[in-house]
Amino acid sequence: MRLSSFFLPTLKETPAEAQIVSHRLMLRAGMIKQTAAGIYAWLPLGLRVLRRIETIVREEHNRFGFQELLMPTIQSADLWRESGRYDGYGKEMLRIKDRHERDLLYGPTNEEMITDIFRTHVKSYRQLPLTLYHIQWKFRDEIRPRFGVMRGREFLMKDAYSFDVDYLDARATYNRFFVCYLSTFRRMGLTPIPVRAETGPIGGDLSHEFHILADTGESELFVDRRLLDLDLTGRAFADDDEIGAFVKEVTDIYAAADEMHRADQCPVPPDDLVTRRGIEVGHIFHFGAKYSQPMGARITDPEGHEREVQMGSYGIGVSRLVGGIIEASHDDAGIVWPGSVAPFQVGVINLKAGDAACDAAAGDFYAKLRAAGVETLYDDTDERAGAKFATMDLIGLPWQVTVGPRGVKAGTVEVKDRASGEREELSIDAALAKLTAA
Ligand code: P5A
Repeated sequence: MRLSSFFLPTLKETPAEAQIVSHRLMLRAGMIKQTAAGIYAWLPLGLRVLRRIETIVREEHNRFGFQELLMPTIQSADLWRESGRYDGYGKEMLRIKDRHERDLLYGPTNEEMITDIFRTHVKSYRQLPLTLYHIQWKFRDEIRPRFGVMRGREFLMKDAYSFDVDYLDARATYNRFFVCYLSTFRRMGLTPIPVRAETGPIGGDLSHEFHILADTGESELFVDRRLLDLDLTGRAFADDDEIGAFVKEVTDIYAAADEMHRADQCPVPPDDLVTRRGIEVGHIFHFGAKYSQPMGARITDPEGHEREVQMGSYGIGVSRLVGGIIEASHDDAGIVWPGSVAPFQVGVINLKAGDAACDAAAGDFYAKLRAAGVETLYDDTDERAGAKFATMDLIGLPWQVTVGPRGVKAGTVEVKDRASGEREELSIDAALAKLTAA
């Protein structure tokens, strides 16, 4: 993509309304535009990151055999009356009437709708286990939307729903999500911390939140130091038993979000208890028959008896993650994208656009990266050098390549690693080899 034709409305000033660094950087980098309180348009740069996060989530879910579908954003109130949640959900639910005065709502979550799909089509244990997920916009009329996409009113969520024949199978599924989440967040360059959590309006008796540590996090976490030392990721598991043993090892260590933590009942000696702030990027629930019972989602078990299907649900804040990753990875100059979610891998800066030799060398370098399949943003504008460097640092692409008159004569370019700040003068071929291998 050539920067001269890329829609990248960066801001020079720091927006006054943004209280935390990720929100400031997203606005300054031209990633989002607020259109109403807690509602954002995703501009091309922001959308690229959102899509990359979605792709990682999708790949990790598919790896576990979880199947993607797509449910609508608008739901019928009748389904929520069946589960008994329509009145209880309160003002956070955006309620709508159609032209026939029928009650609709903009979905804040999809337990009811998926239970309805399930009960229509699945009748036997032979069709289980089944886990379905989608990546879809949600609306929650949050009292205090804030921190940009971190607490929006409209936000993108991955929500998965599992169906199992009995409690033991449902626990095995829950555990698979537990490790799926750890590897999903890890691929985004994050270090997730799972903590016991309240189940709130989703319900059930078992729930974990996944947090990334950041001073600006909305939650306070109380964590046994041993959990922070544990290698939570990068393990391979042969089967559900190994997954279960690992999840037990992790969850036996005390870690709780503020609403679950009781100082007087905490089993961890004060010296071993670490208090940190966290951003909740995922939340998993086991709630058994909470929806299948009132909504009549029943299956026949191997003995021929009818029973309510055992369910759980599992959410990831896809749009929140964009802000969360920036909170975890930035410096004074701007965003530092982990390669796996970066909007482009390489930014090529033509230091002297309009100079025939620089145009030819930079244009050729850009064409070769593209041909090798490396997503590249080519700054072919006639801005000052300082402004070009500042923009590249702000938008945080993992690699920057500067093509300038001096280097062109010598047949070299400068390659900068955005994260470490290290620069190297390389021949054009060596630079191409390095970036196409990265
Ligand atoms: C699990 C999936 C649920 O809704 N039902 C389906 C369950 N869980 S949850 O914890 O309420 O939300 C899941 C994740 O969504 C993100 N999230 C938000 N992101 C941005 N703005 C919001 N207002 C918002 N509310 C929730 C969080 O990452 C949460 O973990």
